[in-house]
Amino acid sequence: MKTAIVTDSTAYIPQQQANDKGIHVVPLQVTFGTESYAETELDTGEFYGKAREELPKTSQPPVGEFVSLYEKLSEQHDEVVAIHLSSGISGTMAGSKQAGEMAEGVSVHVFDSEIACAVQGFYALKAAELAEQGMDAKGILAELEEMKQTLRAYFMVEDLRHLQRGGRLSGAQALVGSMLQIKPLLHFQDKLIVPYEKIRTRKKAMNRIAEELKKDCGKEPLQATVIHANRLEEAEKWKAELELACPDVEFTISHFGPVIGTHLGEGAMGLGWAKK
Ligand code: MYR
Repeated sequence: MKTAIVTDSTAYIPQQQANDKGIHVVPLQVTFGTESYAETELDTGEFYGKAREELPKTSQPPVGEFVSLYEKLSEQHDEVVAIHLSSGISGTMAGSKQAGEMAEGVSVHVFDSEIACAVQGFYALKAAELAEQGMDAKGILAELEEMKQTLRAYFMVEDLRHLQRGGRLSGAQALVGSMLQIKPLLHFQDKLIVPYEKIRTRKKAMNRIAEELKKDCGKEPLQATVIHANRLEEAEKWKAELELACPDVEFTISHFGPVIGTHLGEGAMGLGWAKK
């Protein structure tokens, strides 16, 4: 039984790493005016520069792209595990599932990460490791569900209007009136983005996230990722502080790429962690 691992571009796994691990990546799209791009074609730094001048839009991959990939994978695999960004914020997973029902000769199992970015990537990388060891889709999905119990992520944005414009902020009535002055801490609940706590400054929000990590670190081996939207220096500084507080955690730095950056805006910052 050979299992292929698929994810979408919002896991932001570097192309070389995806190739090395045998992970197949299906890109979401970003549109500026009438020009559409697979987000994997875009340089993230240039994207943020362009997005200052013109507001982009995003879309899920066409179903046909998943169908073609699944049919190609069926030549050498019996099963596929496809790991996607939260189904509450994108139709990507629904499209992948539909394609899985259409593709012949392979059994496609979709997994709702209920998150996005490098934290979604944790699942894809774990799944690839398990598939490499010969585990079947059922076993991989069970391991991913177990990982989900330990996975947490919080993030903040510079300007809430990006999330509001894209319709990806739920429970925002709690913020009305103070929308522009505060830096609410956000997280996912039931697959949707909701405010976690109202916090006034970026530094306080980062300290609050660090407090949450400290509650978990030391319990079991954890991996964590600092995620930034064109704020590399600040991310590196924060990572160094977090490493001092939680020396046993394996930290990386990752980024909010073009699709997620469209909805969060430049300057967003987050932290996610899960058991290794
Ligand atoms: C689409 O057009 O289908 C893509 C929609 C993507 C919405 C992204 C909303 C922000 C997600 C934040 C993820 C933070 C993870 C730590």
